Amino acid sequence: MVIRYGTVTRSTGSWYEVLFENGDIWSCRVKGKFRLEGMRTTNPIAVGDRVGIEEDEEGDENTGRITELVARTNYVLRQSPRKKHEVHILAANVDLAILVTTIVEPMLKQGLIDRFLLSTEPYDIPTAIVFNKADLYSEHDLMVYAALEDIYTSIGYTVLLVSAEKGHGIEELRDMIKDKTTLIGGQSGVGKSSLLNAVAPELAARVGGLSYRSGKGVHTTTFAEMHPLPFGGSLIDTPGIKTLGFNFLKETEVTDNFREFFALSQNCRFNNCLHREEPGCAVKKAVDAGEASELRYINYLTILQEVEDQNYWEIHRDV
Ligand SMILES: Nc1nc2c(ncn2[C@@H]2O[C@H](COP(=O)(O)OP(=O)(O)O)[C@@H](O)[C@H]2O)c(=O)[nH]1
Ligand SMILES: [Mg+2]
Ligand SMILES: [Zn+2]
Repeated sequence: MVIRYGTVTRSTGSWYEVLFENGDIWSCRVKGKFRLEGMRTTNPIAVGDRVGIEEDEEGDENTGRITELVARTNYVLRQSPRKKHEVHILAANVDLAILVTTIVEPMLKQGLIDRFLLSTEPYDIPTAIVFNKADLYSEHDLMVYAALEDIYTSIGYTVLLVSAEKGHGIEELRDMIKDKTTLIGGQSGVGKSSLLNAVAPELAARVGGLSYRSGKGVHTTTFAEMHPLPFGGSLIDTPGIKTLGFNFLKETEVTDNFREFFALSQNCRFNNCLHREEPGCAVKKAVDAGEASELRYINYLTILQEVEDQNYWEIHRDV
């Protein structure tokens, strides 16, 4: 019998850390089967999940069993890095997703922004792109930033230019995440930890660049972890992104989740148009006329091809 409900803040494979409203934290195991319709997942329960807990059979203090999963409002999936045909539920019940990136140090990885957006768009999770290290941008870098800002704000995403080093834009960032459950991701080295520390210095010990365990070196995040924010809301810190693959999407899901192309597709001649070389394609026409982003279109075609090349049925079979 479920005795209380809480939120999963951390998981390390077989154990789940569950936070209750009164601040209690329990270590819990999963009892029973939780499945994502038609997919093979590496984890049944994810950070951000609301779960019902039963007491441990042994009656140990602060441990319990997860026996109920409250219906998710949304979730973000990642292709499992180890098991090619499985997906990992990165986080659930997210109000906002933020991609932290930069133009320099490390150099902006072409395609990464659109891949991140493709991972949050299926559930319409509001998503922001935060460009950090503004203090390092040359005049040319600032022009690149302005072009990207234009592309993404024009299709409804929030774009912010900040510097963790100089404290620029930190107030805006704080306002953006206050009282929300925010998933934050990015390549390693973009300054994610520095930004978290600038926004909430109280979190420094937990998510700081310096490991609090060894006192030296970088504390690398290998699992998503939820941290309550001192000013309201919580942050879900996620492992550094190397690449984002989409073995869990069908072609049409790629097509439907490039939002501006989806809007334009109402005017394509064929209703199953994939916007390649089909005659009467409204997306191709808009790109050619400079009314839709060519950069987005190129990234779209690349991802579409990837998805087509992988064996979709490998993971979408009933298991
Ligand atoms: N110049 C500059 N350096 C920054 C800024 N933010 C972070 N860094 C540096 O970038 C490096 C990586 O930062 P870190 O926060 O560990 O990145 P993470 O891997 O994304 O968590 C560190 O050497 C930081 O000092 C910034 O706004 N400006
Ligand atoms: Mg970090
Ligand atoms: Zn089309």
